[in-house]
Amino acid sequence: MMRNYQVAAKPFTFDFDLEKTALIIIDMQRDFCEVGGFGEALGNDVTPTKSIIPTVKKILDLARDKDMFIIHTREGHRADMSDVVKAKKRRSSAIGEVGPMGRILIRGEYGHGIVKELTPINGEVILDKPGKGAFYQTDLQLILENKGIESLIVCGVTTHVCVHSTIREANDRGYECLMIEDGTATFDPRDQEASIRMINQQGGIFGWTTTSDELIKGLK
Ligand code: TIU
Repeated sequence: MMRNYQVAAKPFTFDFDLEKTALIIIDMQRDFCEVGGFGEALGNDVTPTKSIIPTVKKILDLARDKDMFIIHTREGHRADMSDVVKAKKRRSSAIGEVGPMGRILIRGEYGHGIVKELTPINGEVILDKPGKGAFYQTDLQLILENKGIESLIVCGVTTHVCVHSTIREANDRGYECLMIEDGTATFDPRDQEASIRMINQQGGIFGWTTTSDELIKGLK
């Protein structure tokens, strides 16, 4: 791997080959970032998830400028809900219920869509996933292998749930992950702080973390 780029990060500098690095944006869907969606149905205030949209947009624009491989994930299910495991439905009973943005976390419904500012463009992968981790029951690993991707820059929501699950899955599969601290969000700030520490602790047990400013500096 020719590590031609460097970003100041914790626990140490993240170096990577741009051609072997993808930006993965996790679940920036209306259901998590707008009033009336799944996030709110679970009892959360969506202000923190909505507030990172401009930061994620800045990173997305830069990745597009740099011709990086870009993946957008969406958590959601088939209309007949045949792909919801019973254990998930039991503890997330809002799934499939009708809300102000359509049926919650159901593919094709308005709330399931990615927020307008971050709309994917031609050439970018949209990955629908039924679980929290982006590798579970998807073709993500096949896509990454075919594209020769070895490193992932990770943004999106929520940090402690789908972002963490995805980074943990990726780390076990040998991918080096850089999580963007202000390009991710939780509903409760205590979870954000813990999530960041849980990635970069113990010498980078799951990967690296940095800020959008440092990423932008490193990519320039
Ligand atoms: N509940 C919560 O914080 N998150 C999720 O259910 N899914 C994602 O993180 N995308």
